[in-house]
Amino acid sequence: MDTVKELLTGSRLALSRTITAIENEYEEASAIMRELYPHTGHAFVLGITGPPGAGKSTLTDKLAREYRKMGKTVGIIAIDPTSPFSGGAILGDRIRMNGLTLDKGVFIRSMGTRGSLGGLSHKTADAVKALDAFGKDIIFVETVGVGQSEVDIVKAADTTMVVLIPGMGDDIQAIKAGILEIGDVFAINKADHEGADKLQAELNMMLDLDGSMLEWRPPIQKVIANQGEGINELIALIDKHYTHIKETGLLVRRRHERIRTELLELLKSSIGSYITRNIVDSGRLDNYLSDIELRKNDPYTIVRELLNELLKK
Ligand SMILES: Nc1nc2c(ncn2[C@@H]2O[C@H](COP(=O)(O)OP(=O)(O)O)[C@@H](O)[C@H]2O)c(=O)[nH]1
Ligand SMILES: [Mg+2]
Repeated sequence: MDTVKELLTGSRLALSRTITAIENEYEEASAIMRELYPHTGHAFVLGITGPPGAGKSTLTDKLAREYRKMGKTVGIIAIDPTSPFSGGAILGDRIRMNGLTLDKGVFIRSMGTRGSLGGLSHKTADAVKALDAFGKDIIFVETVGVGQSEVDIVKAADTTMVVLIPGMGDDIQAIKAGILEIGDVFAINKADHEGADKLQAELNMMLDLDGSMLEWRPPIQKVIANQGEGINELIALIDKHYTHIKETGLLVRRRHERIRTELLELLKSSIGSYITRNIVDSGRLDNYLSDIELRKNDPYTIVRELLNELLKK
C-alpha cells in the first residue's frame, strides 16, 4: 500500500492522511494499521492530562522544545474538547504562533471529541501507532482529564503526567480520584499564582495516604509553563519514571495489558459490526424477533446459531 510505504519513508502527508483515515474510520484504516504494526513499539508515549486551562498545551510546547534540543523527534496528539468552556487556545494555534510547527522534527495533530469518546480512545491509540511507525521518538498525548473516557485515552501512555493548578477550589477532593490514580508524575502549573504550596502539601498528603504506591511514589514538580520554569526538572522526573518502569518490568507489563485490552476491544467491536451488517441491516433481526414473539424460536437458540455461523466464516 502506497500510503504505508510513503509514511515509513518519512512523508508527513502520508502520516496526516493515515490519521485522517483512523479518525474517520475509513475502510482502509485497518489495512494501514496492519502494515504499520510491525514498525511500532519504539516510541516513548507521554500522556498529559488535567483540567481545561491548566496549561497542558503550554507545557507540551515547552517540553517538546526541550526534547527537540536533545535531538529527539516529537509527535503531539491533542484531544481537543469541543466544549465552549475550554479556555485557552487550541494547541495547534499556540504552537504555530511560536514556530514549533516549522520544525520538521515535530508533528502536531488535533483530534476532535465529536462522536463517542470510547471510540476516541482506540483512535488515539492508533494515531499514536502511526506516529510511532513514522519514527517519532517521543509522543505526547494531551487530553482533558474529566472522566473515565479520558482516563482510557491516557492508558495509551507509558508515563502519565497530571497537570494541576492552584485555586481549583479549596477542596482537592474535587479532583477526580481516577485522575489522581493515573498520575505517574504531577505538575503543579501556574506556580506564579497563590496557593501552589498549599496544593502541593495537600497532594502530598493524598499520595501518602494511598498505600498502592509502594513501588513508585509519584513526584510533584511546581512549574510556570508560560515562563519555562521548572521544565528541566519536570523532564528529569519523566525520565526517572521511564527508567523506573523499564528497569522494574512495569513497562513490559503495562504494554502487555494494553495489547490485551486492545485485542479484546477490537474483537468485540468487530463482532459488533458483523452483527450490525449481517443481522440488523439485512432485516434478519426482524425475522428473528417475530419468530421469538410467536414462540417459534427463542433468543438462546438464535444466539447459538449465529455464533456458529460467525465461527464458520
Ligand atoms: N499565570 C500563568 N499562566 C499560564 C501558565 N501556563 C499557562 N498559562 C496560561 O493559561 C492559559 C491556558 O493554557 P493552555 O496551555 O491552553 O491550557 P490547557 O487547556 O490545559 O491546554 C493560557 O492563557 C496560558 O498562557 C503559568 O504557569 N502561569
Ligand atoms: Mg490544551
